[in-house]
Amino acid sequence: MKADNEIEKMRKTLKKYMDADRYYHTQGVRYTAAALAMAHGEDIGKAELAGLLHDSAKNIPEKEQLSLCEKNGIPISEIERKSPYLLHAKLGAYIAEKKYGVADPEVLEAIRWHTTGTEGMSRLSQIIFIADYIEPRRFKAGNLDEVRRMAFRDLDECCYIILRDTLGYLKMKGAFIDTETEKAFHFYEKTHNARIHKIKE
Ligand code: DGI
Ligand code: FE
Ligand code: FE
Repeated sequence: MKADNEIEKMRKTLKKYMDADRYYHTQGVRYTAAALAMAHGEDIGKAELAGLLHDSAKNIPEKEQLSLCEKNGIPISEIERKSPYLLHAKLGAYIAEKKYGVADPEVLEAIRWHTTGTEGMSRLSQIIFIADYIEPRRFKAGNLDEVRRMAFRDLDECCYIILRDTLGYLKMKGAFIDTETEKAFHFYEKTHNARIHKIKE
Protein backbone atom coordinates (compact mmCIF):
# COMPACT_ATOMS: atom_id res chain seq x y z
CA MET A 1 0.00 0.00 0.00
CA LYS A 2 1.16 3.52 -0.79
CA ALA A 3 2.02 5.77 2.13
CA ASP A 4 -0.21 8.82 2.63
CA ASN A 5 2.49 11.22 1.45
CA GLU A 6 2.96 9.25 -1.78
CA ILE A 7 -0.71 9.31 -2.75
CA GLU A 8 -0.91 12.96 -1.70
CA LYS A 9 2.00 13.79 -4.01
CA MET A 10 0.23 12.02 -6.88
CA ARG A 11 -2.97 13.92 -6.20
CA LYS A 12 -1.17 17.25 -6.35
CA THR A 13 0.58 16.38 -9.61
CA LEU A 14 -2.63 15.10 -11.21
CA LYS A 15 -4.52 18.22 -10.23
CA LYS A 16 -2.11 20.33 -12.27
CA TYR A 17 -2.91 18.38 -15.42
CA MET A 18 -6.69 18.29 -15.07
CA ASP A 19 -9.51 20.78 -15.42
CA ALA A 20 -11.63 21.27 -12.31
CA ASP A 21 -14.46 18.96 -13.39
CA ARG A 22 -12.12 16.07 -14.19
CA TYR A 23 -10.31 16.57 -10.90
CA TYR A 24 -13.53 16.43 -8.86
CA HIS A 25 -14.64 13.38 -10.85
CA THR A 26 -11.29 11.76 -10.05
CA GLN A 27 -11.68 12.41 -6.34
CA GLY A 28 -15.25 11.10 -6.57
CA VAL A 29 -14.04 7.85 -8.13
CA ARG A 30 -11.22 7.59 -5.59
CA TYR A 31 -13.50 7.72 -2.55
CA THR A 32 -16.38 5.80 -4.11
CA ALA A 33 -13.91 3.01 -4.95
CA ALA A 34 -12.64 3.07 -1.35
CA ALA A 35 -16.22 2.75 -0.05
CA LEU A 36 -16.94 -0.14 -2.41
CA ALA A 37 -13.74 -1.86 -1.29
CA MET A 38 -14.95 -1.53 2.33
CA ALA A 39 -18.35 -2.97 1.43
CA HIS A 40 -16.87 -5.93 -0.44
CA GLY A 41 -13.80 -6.68 1.67
CA GLU A 42 -11.24 -5.61 -0.92
CA ASP A 43 -8.00 -3.64 -0.45
CA ILE A 44 -8.97 -0.02 0.27
CA GLY A 45 -5.53 1.41 -0.56
CA LYS A 46 -5.45 -0.23 -3.99
CA ALA A 47 -8.97 0.97 -4.73
CA GLU A 48 -8.06 4.54 -3.80
CA LEU A 49 -4.90 4.48 -5.88
CA ALA A 50 -6.57 3.02 -8.99
CA GLY A 51 -9.48 5.44 -8.58
CA LEU A 52 -7.16 8.41 -8.31
CA LEU A 53 -5.14 7.50 -11.41
CA HIS A 54 -7.82 5.95 -13.63
CA ASP A 55 -8.24 9.03 -15.87
CA SER A 56 -4.62 10.17 -15.74
CA ALA A 57 -4.39 10.11 -19.57
CA LYS A 58 -7.72 11.84 -20.16
CA ASN A 59 -6.22 15.34 -20.38
CA ILE A 60 -3.94 14.37 -23.30
CA PRO A 61 -5.29 15.43 -26.72
CA GLU A 62 -6.44 12.44 -28.81
CA LYS A 63 -3.80 12.91 -31.50
CA GLU A 64 -1.11 12.87 -28.89
CA GLN A 65 -2.63 9.79 -27.25
CA LEU A 66 -2.38 7.98 -30.58
CA SER A 67 1.24 8.97 -31.08
CA LEU A 68 2.17 8.14 -27.48
CA CYS A 69 0.74 4.64 -27.96
CA GLU A 70 2.62 4.20 -31.23
CA LYS A 71 5.86 5.45 -29.72
CA ASN A 72 5.63 3.16 -26.72
CA GLY A 73 4.51 -0.01 -28.44
CA ILE A 74 0.95 0.06 -27.05
CA PRO A 75 -1.26 -1.67 -29.63
CA ILE A 76 -4.14 0.36 -31.12
CA SER A 77 -7.17 -1.55 -32.36
CA GLU A 78 -9.28 -0.44 -35.31
CA ILE A 79 -12.07 0.65 -33.01
CA GLU A 80 -9.62 2.70 -30.95
CA ARG A 81 -8.47 4.42 -34.14
CA LYS A 82 -12.07 5.36 -34.87
CA SER A 83 -12.82 6.37 -31.26
CA PRO A 84 -9.45 7.43 -29.80
CA TYR A 85 -10.99 8.51 -26.49
CA LEU A 86 -11.06 4.80 -25.64
CA LEU A 87 -7.24 4.87 -25.54
CA HIS A 88 -7.06 6.86 -22.30
CA ALA A 89 -7.69 3.63 -20.37
CA LYS A 90 -4.64 1.70 -21.64
CA LEU A 91 -2.55 4.85 -21.80
CA GLY A 92 -3.66 5.65 -18.24
CA ALA A 93 -2.28 2.32 -17.06
CA TYR A 94 0.97 3.11 -18.85
CA ILE A 95 1.22 6.57 -17.27
CA ALA A 96 0.36 5.19 -13.82
CA GLU A 97 3.27 2.80 -14.16
CA LYS A 98 5.88 4.98 -15.86
CA LYS A 99 5.11 8.42 -14.47
CA TYR A 100 3.58 7.69 -11.07
CA GLY A 101 5.64 4.59 -10.36
CA VAL A 102 2.77 2.19 -9.71
CA ALA A 103 4.08 -1.37 -9.87
CA ASP A 104 1.02 -3.29 -8.66
CA PRO A 105 -0.37 -5.24 -11.64
CA GLU A 106 -3.86 -5.38 -10.09
CA VAL A 107 -4.04 -1.58 -9.89
CA LEU A 108 -2.72 -1.20 -13.45
CA GLU A 109 -5.22 -3.76 -14.71
CA ALA A 110 -8.11 -1.93 -13.03
CA ILE A 111 -7.09 1.31 -14.78
CA ARG A 112 -6.68 -0.55 -18.09
CA TRP A 113 -10.26 -1.89 -18.06
CA HIS A 114 -12.11 1.04 -16.53
CA THR A 115 -13.79 2.25 -19.75
CA THR A 116 -14.87 -0.90 -21.61
CA GLY A 117 -14.68 -3.49 -18.86
CA THR A 118 -13.69 -7.00 -19.91
CA GLU A 119 -14.72 -10.57 -19.21
CA GLY A 120 -13.86 -12.02 -15.81
CA MET A 121 -12.60 -8.81 -14.21
CA SER A 122 -10.90 -8.95 -10.81
CA ARG A 123 -12.99 -7.54 -7.97
CA LEU A 124 -10.75 -4.48 -7.88
CA SER A 125 -11.28 -3.90 -11.62
CA GLN A 126 -15.03 -4.25 -11.13
CA ILE A 127 -14.90 -1.72 -8.30
CA ILE A 128 -13.12 0.88 -10.47
CA PHE A 129 -15.39 0.20 -13.44
CA ILE A 130 -18.44 0.73 -11.22
CA ALA A 131 -17.06 3.69 -9.21
CA ASP A 132 -16.39 5.53 -12.48
CA TYR A 133 -20.07 5.17 -13.37
CA ILE A 134 -21.68 5.96 -10.01
CA GLU A 135 -19.42 8.53 -8.28
CA PRO A 136 -21.50 11.32 -6.71
CA ARG A 137 -21.01 13.85 -9.52
CA ARG A 138 -22.29 11.55 -12.24
CA PHE A 139 -25.87 12.39 -13.16
CA LYS A 140 -26.45 11.64 -16.85
CA ALA A 141 -26.99 7.88 -16.92
CA GLY A 142 -30.52 6.67 -16.37
CA ASN A 143 -31.20 4.20 -13.61
CA LEU A 144 -28.47 5.60 -11.34
CA ASP A 145 -30.38 5.02 -8.10
CA GLU A 146 -30.68 1.32 -8.84
CA VAL A 147 -27.08 1.01 -10.06
CA ARG A 148 -25.78 2.79 -6.94
CA ARG A 149 -27.72 0.50 -4.63
CA MET A 150 -26.64 -2.62 -6.50
CA ALA A 151 -22.97 -1.52 -6.40
CA PHE A 152 -22.88 -2.14 -2.66
CA ARG A 153 -24.70 -5.49 -2.89
CA ASP A 154 -23.47 -7.44 -5.89
CA LEU A 155 -20.52 -6.44 -8.09
CA ASP A 156 -21.34 -8.91 -10.89
CA GLU A 157 -24.95 -7.85 -11.15
CA CYS A 158 -23.93 -4.18 -11.05
CA CYS A 159 -21.44 -4.70 -13.91
CA TYR A 160 -24.22 -6.42 -15.85
CA ILE A 161 -26.60 -3.45 -15.47
CA ILE A 162 -23.92 -0.90 -16.39
CA LEU A 163 -22.79 -2.84 -19.47
CA ARG A 164 -26.37 -3.45 -20.60
CA ASP A 165 -27.24 0.24 -20.27
CA THR A 166 -23.97 1.45 -21.82
CA LEU A 167 -24.39 -0.83 -24.84
CA GLY A 168 -27.98 0.34 -25.24
CA TYR A 169 -26.82 3.95 -25.15
CA LEU A 170 -23.90 3.38 -27.55
CA LYS A 171 -26.08 1.49 -30.03
CA MET A 172 -28.69 4.24 -29.93
CA LYS A 173 -25.95 6.77 -30.73
CA GLY A 174 -24.56 4.56 -33.51
CA ALA A 175 -21.12 4.49 -31.82
CA PHE A 176 -18.50 1.85 -32.59
CA ILE A 177 -18.58 -0.90 -30.03
CA ASP A 178 -15.28 -2.20 -28.68
CA THR A 179 -15.00 -5.98 -28.68
CA GLU A 180 -14.05 -5.84 -24.98
CA THR A 181 -17.31 -4.05 -24.08
CA GLU A 182 -19.21 -6.71 -25.99
CA LYS A 183 -17.27 -9.56 -24.36
CA ALA A 184 -17.73 -8.03 -20.91
CA PHE A 185 -21.47 -7.76 -21.44
CA HIS A 186 -21.82 -11.40 -22.49
CA PHE A 187 -19.77 -12.52 -19.51
CA TYR A 188 -21.84 -10.62 -16.94
CA GLU A 189 -25.07 -11.49 -18.72
CA LYS A 190 -24.24 -15.12 -17.91
CA THR A 191 -23.75 -14.35 -14.21
CA HIS A 192 -27.01 -12.38 -14.33
CA ASN A 193 -28.91 -15.29 -15.87
CA ALA A 194 -27.48 -17.69 -13.29
CA ARG A 195 -28.60 -15.28 -10.54
CA ILE A 196 -32.15 -15.07 -11.93
CA HIS A 197 -32.24 -18.86 -12.15
CA LYS A 198 -31.19 -19.14 -8.49
CA ILE A 199 -33.83 -16.63 -7.35
CA LYS A 200 -36.55 -18.62 -9.17
CA GLU A 201 -35.53 -21.92 -7.57
O1 DGI B 1 -13.34 8.85 -18.74
P1 DGI B 1 -14.73 9.00 -18.17
O2 DGI B 1 -15.54 10.01 -18.91
O3 DGI B 1 -14.73 9.26 -16.71
O4 DGI B 1 -15.47 7.61 -18.33
P2 DGI B 1 -15.08 6.31 -19.19
O5 DGI B 1 -13.64 6.15 -19.30
O6 DGI B 1 -15.84 5.17 -18.61
O7 DGI B 1 -15.66 6.62 -20.60
C1 DGI B 1 -17.06 6.67 -20.68
C2 DGI B 1 -17.51 6.58 -22.11
O8 DGI B 1 -16.95 5.46 -22.76
C3 DGI B 1 -19.02 6.39 -22.11
O9 DGI B 1 -19.60 7.45 -22.86
C4 DGI B 1 -19.22 5.08 -22.79
C5 DGI B 1 -17.95 4.93 -23.56
N1 DGI B 1 -17.68 3.55 -23.96
C6 DGI B 1 -17.61 2.41 -23.19
N2 DGI B 1 -17.46 1.33 -23.97
C7 DGI B 1 -17.40 1.79 -25.26
C8 DGI B 1 -17.52 3.19 -25.24
N3 DGI B 1 -17.52 3.96 -26.37
C9 DGI B 1 -17.40 3.32 -27.55
N4 DGI B 1 -17.41 4.03 -28.68
N5 DGI B 1 -17.30 1.97 -27.63
C10 DGI B 1 -17.28 1.16 -26.53
O10 DGI B 1 -17.19 -0.06 -26.65
FE1 FE C 1 -12.13 7.23 -18.18
FE1 FE D 1 -13.50 8.46 -15.17
